[in-house]
Amino acid sequence: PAGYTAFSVDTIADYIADKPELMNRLGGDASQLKATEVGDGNLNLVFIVEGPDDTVIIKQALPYVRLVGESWPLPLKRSFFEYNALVRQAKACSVTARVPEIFLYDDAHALVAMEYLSHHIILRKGLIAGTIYPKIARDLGLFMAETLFRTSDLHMDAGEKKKDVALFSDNVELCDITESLVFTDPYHDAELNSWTTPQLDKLALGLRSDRDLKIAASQMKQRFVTHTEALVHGDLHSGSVMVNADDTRVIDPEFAFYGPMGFDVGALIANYFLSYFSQAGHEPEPGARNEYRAWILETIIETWDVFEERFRELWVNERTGVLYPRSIFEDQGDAIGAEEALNSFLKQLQEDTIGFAGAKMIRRLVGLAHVEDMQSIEDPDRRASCEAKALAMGRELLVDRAKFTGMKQLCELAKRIEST
Ligand code: SR1
Ligand code: MG
Repeated sequence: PAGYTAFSVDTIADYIADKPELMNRLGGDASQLKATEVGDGNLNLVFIVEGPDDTVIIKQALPYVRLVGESWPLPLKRSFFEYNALVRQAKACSVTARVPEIFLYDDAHALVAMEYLSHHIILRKGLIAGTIYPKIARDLGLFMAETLFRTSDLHMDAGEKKKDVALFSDNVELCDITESLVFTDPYHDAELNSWTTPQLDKLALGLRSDRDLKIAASQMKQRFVTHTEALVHGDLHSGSVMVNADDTRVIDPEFAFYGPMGFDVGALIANYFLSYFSQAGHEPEPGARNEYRAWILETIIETWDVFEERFRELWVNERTGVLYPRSIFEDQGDAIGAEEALNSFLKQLQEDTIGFAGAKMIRRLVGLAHVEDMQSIEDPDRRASCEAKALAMGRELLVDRAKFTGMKQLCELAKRIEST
């Protein structure tokens, strides 16, 4: 595209040298900047640029899907959506799990310059290593409740919300990726599908003749496409979270759009369950990671509990939007039906969360993009056994999403499947 160049470790320093807002931070001059490219995601370039005084991250969109190559073009405007989502998330949730500080957005070069989180690692890598993060459930439960509630019609001004829905509705190609890779491809003979061992053939091919599963996946796709509830991150897996023992940051919201709240909560929970079922592939002897398994399940339960508690508080204290107006639920100081309405809202949100979690698990096992939690298990038999259990869990979540009473019941199911 005109005006755009994809930078390399050799050219990024000259670009930065022209940007006072970055040079003032980094110190020195272009010759003193050291760049490395560390992007290991599916789509973009990520540079760490180190100067004499400080270090920054430059994330640049490529005009194609990095994972696949130039044969799959992808618009640069995803960088615009990422930047705008980061701004809104920073405003909606500034206290606990925050987004990184943004220093610069360059539309022409489709890049965002942001804070280098030198003391953090990607949550997925921490989960593979078996590291416990004591604050993560609270931080992410609050992050999701605040960002989702405060960008919804429960809170926002109706006009602002509609304008923002229109703005993000142009993130068509990234939504299309999700619509295809999450809700469609695993359930038919799609060219991009793959799984890593023939031991999974029967199960993976079986999805294509599973009537109830196809219907459930299509119903969740319908909710994804048609429910403009809140500004969702859109790709909130454990690779989109950076952590250490004290701090949690959410990164990479390039898939952001106005969609169903449960999509974010479900994505996170799906990735915890994928981690849970992958643990058998990472433990030196059977049972060595039992305590860690238990921590993952506790984390899932606590995440939902914190999310729900904060959502309930926001419902009471910040319900200023067009939905569930106080004018009809409060009569001369008496609340009539407000709590029942909230309970029913949360019940639907929980059902969505569980359904989306199921779909997100399945797509990471038999679709295009897999997860390192499973991929890094070297022994194919062990990997196949972990993946088969995760696949069984994903199916039950998707098909039976309305039957679960809560996260505890999900965790009981995970334990049952793990012990088979
Ligand atoms: C072609 S992109 C594949 C996946 O990578 C991203 O992280 C999203 O999850 C997307 O579905
Ligand atoms: Mg990403």
